[in-house]
Amino acid sequence: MQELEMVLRGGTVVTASDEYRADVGIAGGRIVAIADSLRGASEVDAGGLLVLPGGVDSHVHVEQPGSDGSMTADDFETGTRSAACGGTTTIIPFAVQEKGKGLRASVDAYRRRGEGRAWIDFAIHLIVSDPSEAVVGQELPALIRDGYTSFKVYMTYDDLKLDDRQLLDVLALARREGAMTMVHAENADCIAWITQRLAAKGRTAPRFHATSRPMPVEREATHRAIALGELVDTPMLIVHVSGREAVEEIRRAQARGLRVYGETCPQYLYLTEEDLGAPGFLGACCICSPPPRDRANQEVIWDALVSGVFQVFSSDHAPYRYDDARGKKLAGTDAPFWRIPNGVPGIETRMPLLFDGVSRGRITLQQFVALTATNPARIYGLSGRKGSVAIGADADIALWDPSRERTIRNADLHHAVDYTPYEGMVVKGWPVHVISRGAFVMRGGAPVDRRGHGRFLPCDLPGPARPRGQPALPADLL
Ligand code: DUC
Ligand code: ZN
Ligand code: ZN
Repeated sequence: MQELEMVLRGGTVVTASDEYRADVGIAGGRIVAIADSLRGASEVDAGGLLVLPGGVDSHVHVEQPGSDGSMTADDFETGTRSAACGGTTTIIPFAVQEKGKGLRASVDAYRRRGEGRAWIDFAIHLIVSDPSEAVVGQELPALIRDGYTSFKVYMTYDDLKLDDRQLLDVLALARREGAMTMVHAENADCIAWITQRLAAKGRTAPRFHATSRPMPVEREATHRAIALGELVDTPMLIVHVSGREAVEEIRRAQARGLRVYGETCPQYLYLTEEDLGAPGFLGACCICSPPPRDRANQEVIWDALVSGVFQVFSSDHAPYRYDDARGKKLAGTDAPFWRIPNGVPGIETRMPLLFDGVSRGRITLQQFVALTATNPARIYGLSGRKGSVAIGADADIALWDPSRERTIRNADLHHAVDYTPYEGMVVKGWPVHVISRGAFVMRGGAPVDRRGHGRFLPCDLPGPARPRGQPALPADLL
């Protein structure tokens, strides 16, 4: 029997399908034994704790510059430190293609920024903003072969958006190569049209961000993206879904047998558009896209987590400091809403905020594990290594105290942002120790400096990205 370097003793192991009492044995950074009464060189008392797979946060923005001069406050170091302190042991941020340029140089530079600095392991998604013939024909296929097997496409934002023809080019490529496509679904022209009218009436304060992106804007784009995917028989994942109408589109697609997956985020469970109306310029802190909706829509999002419409619960961590000329105050405190960088921080609070739903009986422990770890690992080609407490998997584990009540305070978080939208909220359940490939990254609530421990993860071609084999077009056109 292999000598165990570390044993987690007496905890309750939770997977996406089970929960049971067992010790977990770790050697060489992997889980090598799950059994009763294991002994090892070091032993961690997990009595009374849940042994959860470390979270996989598959939608985060770190070290990402914007074309407007904005810059995310978190880099690979602070972002992964904060993630680790909230129970997450893998992140998937984005390397962005600038329009008119290729992708390879941006991807290589981005990966180098993570290597040597990240505390926990990371994969990389691509953001495709200019699917030229060279990008679609050569660069992307080569990048996919190198382990960058997922990309995000935008239907809004001038510097990123693709038209329908370009979306089809990317979706057809994803089908040919077996990659996963993530879609930001909002109708750019509708937003521009509404924004122009709001501007003409002087309605430019942060709260009008929500007015400029009402639910039909998201619903229409969701419907269109799904139809384009159906045309070319390509699975896709609709990211950051905010409410009923988009949920209905996804549910209908799933009921028709299409491989359409859904993701939501904490902001759609806990914030409403009223938060954008905070006094003065403070509403800027809660500007994100799509915007938070209302209480009824929060309920719809909870129900869709329970019923399985959503497979992924990510943070969409987009960390802009409030008091910062590269953050929310990029264009000053009188800035119209369309000049305020979009996004909220949430990499550390993602898992505790959803776990509170377990504590309140809204979702099961198994659903929690599936949504925060197992499903994102599977959907992005990391199964077997990440997202489950299983023999042979990396020893990425969050030892979780389900009874610990904690008030969320920005002062206690480990990101580089000067606020959290969840200030003062009380949640039940928080990680006590977090382990990445057998090494503590958080111990007893305190970060353990692991700069450079995190490795780049090349992703496999994801099983869920496989086409159904029923395109609405003759296959020789694809
Ligand atoms: N919307 C995005 O699409 N990305 C970052 C944050 C946001 O609000
Ligand atoms: Zn987005
Ligand atoms: Zn995002």
